[in-house]
Amino acid sequence: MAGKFHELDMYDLNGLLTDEERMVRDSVRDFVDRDVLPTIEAHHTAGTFPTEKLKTLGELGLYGPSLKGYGCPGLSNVSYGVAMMELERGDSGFRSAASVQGSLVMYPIWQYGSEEQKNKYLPKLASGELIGCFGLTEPDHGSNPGGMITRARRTADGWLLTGAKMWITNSPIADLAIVWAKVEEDGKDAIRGFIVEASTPGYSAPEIKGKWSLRASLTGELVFEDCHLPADAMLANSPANLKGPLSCLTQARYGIAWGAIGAAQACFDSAVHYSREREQFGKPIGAFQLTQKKLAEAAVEITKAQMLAWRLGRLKDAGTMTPIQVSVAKLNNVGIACDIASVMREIHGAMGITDEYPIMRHIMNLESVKTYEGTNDIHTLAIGREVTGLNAFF
Ligand code: TGC
Ligand code: FAD
Repeated sequence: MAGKFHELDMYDLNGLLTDEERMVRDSVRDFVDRDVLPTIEAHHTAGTFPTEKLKTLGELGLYGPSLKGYGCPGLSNVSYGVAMMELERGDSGFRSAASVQGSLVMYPIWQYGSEEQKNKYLPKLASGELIGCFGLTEPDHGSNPGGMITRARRTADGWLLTGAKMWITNSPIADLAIVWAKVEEDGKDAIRGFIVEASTPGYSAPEIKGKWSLRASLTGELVFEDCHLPADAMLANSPANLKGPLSCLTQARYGIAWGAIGAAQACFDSAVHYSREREQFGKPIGAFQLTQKKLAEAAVEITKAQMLAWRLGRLKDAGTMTPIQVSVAKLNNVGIACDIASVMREIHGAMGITDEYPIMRHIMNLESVKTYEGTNDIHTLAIGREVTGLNAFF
């Protein structure tokens, strides 16, 4: 079994945090140790999410932590980041739940909603009284959401929504969905966001079963069979193109860049403990140079990832962070987390494949984290486009 968590902090990240940020980190760390880790392997095995904890995440201020007003916590973006890092040390499913609610459901309402929409939904989403989901991906349009076919047509008194979304985190339990759909404006297709309540006739959200990744997270479809929406269902001020959903992804990807460090830290910490205790050839395996090389390389990568995330957070707090900077951090930090998880598994030998250690769970989860919110390929191409000025997406 893994021992008590010891954070790797070679470059004194702790010293770069404010008192508020340390307090947030410590409270989420306690929550994870007390309320997540004792039962997460059982949930992962069963393919369930402890939905009773969704309210607790709200009480801890983990939904939209850096949003201000409307019952939102109004913390710094580094507070948001360290909270996601600690949550994902527990499990990517918990971090996903917070990412989706805060960055993909609350943020678009906060950024693009009318005053009525903000007042109606944000306080209840912040507290966890309402749970939301975010529908962008479709069965035939994942990396290329601009090709979406879900459509909202104007009617005499509102909108008629038809189409389907796929791979939607928390859709089976959501009270409402932020749905991105094509609408015709001035004879051309635009993309707009809609708030769709789950009680709308024609709306359904079947669960997707059989995932071998993010098993402790609910994922489903969203199906809209002629859903009649009220005239005020559209996000009042959302841009008319992909910028609307992509700006939400920027918020969530930022949190994932931090979260991945937590998953890497969990695997690293377990391997350090194990390498001290496990003896072969008459000494601890941690005393062999090859084991130390694996641990040293992981320590260097975690340290670099921490500095990248911290700097990104300070840029976000200053209001100057760019989407490309987020792509750099998401690509790097998720990439190193995947590599570290795999090498730390090696250090555990056969024991590493069991549920006595968190490693296989993190390895499996990170496959989704590498895929959602823009695959590694998509972020690589975005960075490539930035540095060359040439588009290699199509
Ligand atoms: P492109 O021409 O690049 O951009 C269209 C407009 O959007 C603006 N923009 C952004 N704005 C904010 N943040 C970003 N990251 C932005 N990227 C682009 C851009 O400036 C432009 O605006 P304007 O006003 O200048 O015209 O669009 P494109 O069609 O070339 O597409 C670019 C591409 C391929 C990078 C984009 O489509 C993409 O990111 N694809 C990946 C799709 C994706 O990430 N889907 C995620 C679905 S949600 C999810 O996975 C949730 S998992 C949650 C969990 O459980 O944690
Ligand atoms: P595809 O786009 O079909 O890509 C397949 C492969 O082709 C990938 O390796 C990709 O990198 C590569 N590829 C694609 N285009 C190019 C190119 N131009 N050049 C080179 N390679 C390319 N979506 C939501 O909207 N909301 C959610 O809440 C949500 N939650 C999710 C939860 C989980 C557990 C998972 C696994 C996914 C979730 N997603 C969600 C969907 C996720 O965002 C998509 O899976 C992701 O964007 C990739 O789309 P795709 O799976 O269709 O892969």
